[in-house]
Amino acid sequence: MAADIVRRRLWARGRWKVPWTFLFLASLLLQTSCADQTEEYLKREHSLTKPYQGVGSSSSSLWDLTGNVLVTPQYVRLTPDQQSKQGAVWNRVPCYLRDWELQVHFKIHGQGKKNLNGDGFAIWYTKDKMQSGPVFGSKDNFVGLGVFVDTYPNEEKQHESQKKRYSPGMQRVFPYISAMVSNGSLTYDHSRDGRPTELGGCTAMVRNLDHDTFFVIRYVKRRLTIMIDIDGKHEWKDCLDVPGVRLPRGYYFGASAVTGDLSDNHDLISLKLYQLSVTRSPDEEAADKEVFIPSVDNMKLPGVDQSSEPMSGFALFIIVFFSILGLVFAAVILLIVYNKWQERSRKHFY
Ligand SMILES: *[C@@H]1O[C@H](CO)[C@@H](O)[C@H](O)[C@H]1NC(C)=O
Ligand SMILES: [Ca+2]
Repeated sequence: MAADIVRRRLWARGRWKVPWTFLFLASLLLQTSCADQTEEYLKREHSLTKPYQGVGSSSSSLWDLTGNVLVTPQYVRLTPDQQSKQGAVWNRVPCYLRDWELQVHFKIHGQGKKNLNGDGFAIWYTKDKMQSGPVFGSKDNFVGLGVFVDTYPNEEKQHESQKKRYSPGMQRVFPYISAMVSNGSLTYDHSRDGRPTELGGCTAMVRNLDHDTFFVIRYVKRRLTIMIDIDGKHEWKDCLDVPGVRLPRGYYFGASAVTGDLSDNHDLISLKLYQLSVTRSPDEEAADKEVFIPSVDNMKLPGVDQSSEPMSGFALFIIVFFSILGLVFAAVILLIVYNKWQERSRKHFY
């Protein structure tokens, strides 16, 4: 049992191989004497794991349910593969950890063929909970963090129907995972799949797979990282990495999903929250003041200001080329004028 936990934690940490392997070896020495050490990092009060005993039904449950959620011994189904369903689970206990990692084990599957399925699900760390709405089944203008696994490309479909084309590099391939941080002032634009407000994201082909699929949200020293493990290789791949993300403590973890005309089964197998022990230098400690409003330092939202895109190499070349041409032209004119003037003054002289 303990060995199993250790193994899971090891691959869970796969990406930080160098430091973590060291720590792991060191902790292994300690663990021979007290085998359950790693356990303490898993925060049971913020985790949702099999067999989901009493979830939603008992008053002692740590998780509340809304909408069409179905709890079975194997999974928590946020929505079934049927039209116009929505469901959510919310942790009853606010989370006061500073540094954490949430591992999400999920499964999205349904009858719909490629791009005839929807809409996806969201993982939340927000001030409010249990409020249904239009953002993957949860309320808009939320306060906190939302991570979206969007399985239907609304914007692309709209472009297609209007026979418009994307400029190269603008197209996102779906399913797409993205993150958004809001202080309540931002609206999630469903018709654009949240493009105007996303902090970043990645493509993740997660539907109808036989193997297990995971992603992990890490929040350490204000750095928000998302990694995915969806190829069945037990390897984390980078998805998103944003520094300077300020999230208050005491918010709630939750998950929600929605189906519309198109549908999917959105299943959660587990949510595992780990407390991360991170040392801070006195400087870092001083800089890391408690915050009360979510924000992102130097946030430039990709969809909001597209006029100030960096200049392309060709545009720069044209500008430089014509500037030089202009200078040469001006020099030639000056030379001609100067010659004429000299000629004339010579004539005067004689
Ligand atoms: C909330 O966010 C918006 C946009 O990001 C910003 O303009 C506004 O100043 C923020 N409000 C507070 C109270 O921080
Ligand atoms: Ca969408």
